[in-house]
Amino acid sequence: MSTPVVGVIMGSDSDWPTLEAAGQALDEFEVPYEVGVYSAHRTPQRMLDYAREAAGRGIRVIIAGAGGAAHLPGMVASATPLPVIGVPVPLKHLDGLDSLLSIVQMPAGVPVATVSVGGARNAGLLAVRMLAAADDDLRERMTAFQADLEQLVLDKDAALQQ
Ligand code: RP5
Repeated sequence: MSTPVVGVIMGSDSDWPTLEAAGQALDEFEVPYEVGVYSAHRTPQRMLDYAREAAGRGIRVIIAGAGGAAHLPGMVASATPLPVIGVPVPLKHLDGLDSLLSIVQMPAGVPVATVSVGGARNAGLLAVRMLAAADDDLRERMTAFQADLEQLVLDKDAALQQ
């Protein structure tokens, strides 16, 4: 197994059905990642320890998903120099708007790259792009992925014309 370079963390194991799509995107690009539950409210010290130690262990990007009063991405960003991508997890009430607003409106100086509500796949793809900025091979594969995406749309359009 290669050393993980992306951390996919979440506030509860109940977030995993949403966060799983980030892992799938990373799998498609063969980017090694680790997964863990770190609650900002239930395990604050464990969360801070993770954030402070991640860079030293070789993690390069953190994807953090949480729902409701979703403080995990912002608190992790406050304790690591690594880029943090926040995934608002939709819960039963409020359709994830509470999660989105809890993550997106960070104070100046502590950025979190927030994706759409439930947008874990894009979080995974954004992590790949961040890593690809300093990795020619990964950048080539991202370019090929984008070409495939374009071809998919062209094929669908062609099918409509028949
Ligand atoms: C948040 O509370 C978690 O990120 C999760 O989205 C939500 C509910 O957690 P559980 O009660 O399902 O453990 O901190």
